[in-house]
Amino acid sequence: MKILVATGNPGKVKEYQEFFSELPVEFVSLNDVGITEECEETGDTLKENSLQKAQFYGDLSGLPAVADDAGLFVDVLEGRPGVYSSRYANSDEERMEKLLQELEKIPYNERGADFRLVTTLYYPDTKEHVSFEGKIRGIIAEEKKQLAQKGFGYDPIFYVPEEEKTFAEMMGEEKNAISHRGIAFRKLKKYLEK
Ligand code: ITT
Repeated sequence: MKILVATGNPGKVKEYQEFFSELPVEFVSLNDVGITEECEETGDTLKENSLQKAQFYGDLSGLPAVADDAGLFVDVLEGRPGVYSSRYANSDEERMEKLLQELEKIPYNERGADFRLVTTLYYPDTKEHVSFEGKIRGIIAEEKKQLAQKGFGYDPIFYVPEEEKTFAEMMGEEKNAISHRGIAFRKLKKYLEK
């Protein structure tokens, strides 16, 4: 089976290819199928946005398509930046700085947050779709902590108390074992194995 990874982000395509490498599924990118159109993200939830992307690119290509949407939901900010996590500021660095500033006066025990991810698989022929969610609880660190070159996005400020590390201090497999993405991807893997 061929599945289109409905994202313009080449890193994500590689992530799907690696995570599901034991399955008889070939993951292809928008580039591979010659699609250059961009999809809007207008949903109010991660699930709506992931479905919107999977549906748009699935219908355009005629291939089953998978898309995901992630967000950081900070308790004291009433769930912000949430679905707007990638649009919260212009770069990873600016997004982290902005969040650290918003939480400047907030003590450690009130800095709790959820990292969530929803991945949706959409079949253009039947219009059916399935979604899987992963969630991990953590704390927004007071400053960035990162091992050289590790992590992306909000990783350097997402601290996991049980591990006594930020996401950016973990090895890839260590992060995958507990992360929002790892949890959602394992659910999708179980489904694809059936
Ligand atoms: P698409 O191209 O697929 O639309 P996106 O840029 O909208 O992806 P995501 O929904 O995957 O991004 O993620 C939303 C934001 O959360 C974005 O700023 C990411 O960098 C960040 N993020 C997602 N997963 C993360 C992780 O595991 N660690 C740190 N940051 C993460």
